[in-house]
Amino acid sequence: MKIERSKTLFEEAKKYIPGGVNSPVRAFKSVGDTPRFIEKAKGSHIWDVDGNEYIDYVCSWGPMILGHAHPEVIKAIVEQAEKGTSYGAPTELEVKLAKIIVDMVPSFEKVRMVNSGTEATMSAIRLARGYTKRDKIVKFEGCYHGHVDSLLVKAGSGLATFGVPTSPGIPEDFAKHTITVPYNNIDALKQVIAEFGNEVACIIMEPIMANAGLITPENNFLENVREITEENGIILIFDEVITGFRLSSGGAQKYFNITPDLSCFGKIIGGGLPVGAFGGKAEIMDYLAPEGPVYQAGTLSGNPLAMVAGIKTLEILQRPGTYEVLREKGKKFAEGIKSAAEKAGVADKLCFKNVESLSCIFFTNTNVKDFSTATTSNTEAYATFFREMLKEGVYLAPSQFEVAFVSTAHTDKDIEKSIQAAEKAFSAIKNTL
Ligand code: KE4
Repeated sequence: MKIERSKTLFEEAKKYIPGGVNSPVRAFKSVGDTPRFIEKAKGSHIWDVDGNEYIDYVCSWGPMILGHAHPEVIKAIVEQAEKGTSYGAPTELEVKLAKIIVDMVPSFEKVRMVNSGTEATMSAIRLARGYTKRDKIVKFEGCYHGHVDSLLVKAGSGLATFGVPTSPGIPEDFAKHTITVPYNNIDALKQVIAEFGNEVACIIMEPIMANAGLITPENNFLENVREITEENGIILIFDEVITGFRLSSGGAQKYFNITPDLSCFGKIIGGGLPVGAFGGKAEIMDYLAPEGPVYQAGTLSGNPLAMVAGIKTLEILQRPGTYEVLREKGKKFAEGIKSAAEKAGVADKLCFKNVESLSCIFFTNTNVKDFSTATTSNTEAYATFFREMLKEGVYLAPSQFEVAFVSTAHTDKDIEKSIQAAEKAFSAIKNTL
């Protein structure tokens, strides 16, 4: 596979952009390969600058649930662009998208648009702290909520203690207000709440973890977290930046029938343009400026170009049968890859996860149920598998700790080709597992 142009561009990029990329995972560091510079995309396929074609299971990390360059979405964007891209003033389009989101998301009475998932979670946490007048927050180890100072925090020593920053540049004083506990460990959470419950403003969580690979709640974990937060006047924030409008038309909260107090969205609601959102109970949301005292703002929040992309995307997702199609395609892909592993005789060395159109293979024979079990994965073996699949024209996430996204645009032919590629890739790494 010729990738000279990507190599040249990557070297050029590194002169002007830290690491040559505008988001770290794109640098392919953990898979030991040259990042492919993408020229164009259509449906389930992307083409790099050397003309190589790939079946895309990254889908821009989730937004492209309808596939790339969906004709109706593009048409809506082009028509709006003719009328201008941003006014810095309210528009009917923001009202329209807000209404669609409130109608689709069971817990939503009000919503505020922002420009990224990070902005959504950062704002939701500030709102929770302002509303409850409490400082501490609780998160789960391995959950990623964007690059928010108070959320780039990992567990200190011991099971459930004050956080320590996962990145330089975050003062200890910030991190110490964040308590991190293991996902799926309700006893650890109960221990923290027993000790600090009346100081905790919110618990923020991915209802399904999708940033440590794919990890699902077990033993009524979500229900138990909801019960604990209700008993202690703690705001429950669902970070649905990945699960929102993907697991169902109402996200994970509809899929699991749990009602959080606030939820954060991103990715899909922008249809590929920069959009985030947070919302929930009006009683809490009305604490936001200019209605209430908690400040939050954004020059491009709700800009008309992003609004039309989001409106059209959500309208299409609401068409009857869409989520059933997504589920079937996701299942066919996940089960096909698993059968390819069985054929190659390596299935017993791997842990497979699939929920709707999300899936992941952990390169470990441990049943992954939290971040610590996820980190037993053989990341070298994943990297080799990734490179073998890329050679076969299948573009997976360049990290063991991400997920594969299937869109409505993935065809049976795409999935069949991906499964054949996996048979070759598993055979190539069999002796390294
Ligand atoms: P953004 O600020 O990247 O729009 O969203 C942050 C975020 C918040 N919450 C969840 C659950 C997320 O998954 C994300 C971002 N997801 C990663 C992919 N795992 C984005 C990819 C990247 O960082 O380049």
